[in-house]
Amino acid sequence: MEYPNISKECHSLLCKCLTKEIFEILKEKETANGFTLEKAIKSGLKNSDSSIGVYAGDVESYEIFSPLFDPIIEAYHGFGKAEIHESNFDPSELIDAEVDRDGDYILSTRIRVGRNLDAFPLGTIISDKERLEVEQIVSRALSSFTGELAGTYYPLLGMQKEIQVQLIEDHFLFKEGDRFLEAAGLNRAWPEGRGIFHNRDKSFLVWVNEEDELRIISMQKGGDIKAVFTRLANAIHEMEKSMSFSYSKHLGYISSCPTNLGTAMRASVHIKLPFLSTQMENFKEITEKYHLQIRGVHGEHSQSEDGIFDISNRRRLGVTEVEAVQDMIDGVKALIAKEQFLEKE
Ligand code: ADP
Ligand code: CIR
Repeated sequence: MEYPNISKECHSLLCKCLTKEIFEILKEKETANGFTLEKAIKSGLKNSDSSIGVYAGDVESYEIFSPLFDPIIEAYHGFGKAEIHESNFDPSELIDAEVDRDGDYILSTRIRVGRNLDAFPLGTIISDKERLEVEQIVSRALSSFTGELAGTYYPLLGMQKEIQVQLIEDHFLFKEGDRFLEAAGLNRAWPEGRGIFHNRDKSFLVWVNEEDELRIISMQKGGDIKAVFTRLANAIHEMEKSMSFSYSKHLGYISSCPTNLGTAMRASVHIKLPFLSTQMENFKEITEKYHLQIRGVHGEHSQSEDGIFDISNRRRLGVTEVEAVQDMIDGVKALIAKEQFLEKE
């Protein structure tokens, strides 16, 4: 592979960080699973509007290709090479989690983590056979869950199209045909091995073999952030009894996209901010200050509708799970205060 032609129009972290020197150092390297630089950068080169542009193939990718991954990780998470990632899932440590007591602004709350099984490479290079093994391990483990977490696994293969479309529309299921994932090899053999588990209330869900092998999700209507976090902590604890997740002391939970390393946690609310949404400069000043990300109402790469936004923590590595959620709580409180101020004006 030759050094790619990087246009000035490309603003991804890949385009910023892949210098000719780094390219030359890494171009012949390969992990034991056969992951290469070419595979790592394919999505970002194909999609020049990427914000990040790279994916990993296994835990070893983050070591072997560290001259490229480290500056990207530092730029996204503000997390340096020598730092250690720590975990804290204790819901009692959340401060002031009731941000919308009267239920005027928050429509729903969702917290998810990404996980990958340590016995397999990541989805970018997993074989078709291994992907099915992952599906079997996860669906079997979940089938023994009881109480609030008890539910059913629904494979995507054979799912009625109307049911699939409705689950996506209702924010429960991943979309199909994402071009960033496609170029990274994450959609190979779709829809085989993909599926969704959920309990009766659809408050505990697990996505299987999408961007990560598992996305573990807790969600419900309204703004009870502590309840959502507590359910997620319990569910992960149960899952860890029958499977082992890929984890590194430095990088925390290993994910295919470097933005998800560490806690791999995205804690979000769907929040109605009709006044603030007409003042994007003020809006963004607050989201920057509290390390928040703004997404549209149908998730990443979607648009907001009716003044409703998906607001979540941006930092996932070098912060604990409690701190990641606290970023969201503090920021959402500030957003609501500003919205109320604008209402009065
Ligand atoms: P991920 O959260 O896994 O990174 P997306 O941004 O694509 O991926 O979101 C996945 C789905 O979750 C989308 O349908 C999105 O609208 C939905 N979602 C995210 N946050 C919330 C929330 N607070 N309430 C309801 N649905 C949500
Ligand atoms: C991009 O670079 O824009 C896509 N590969 C998505 C990056 C962000 N992914 C994420 O937050 N999981």
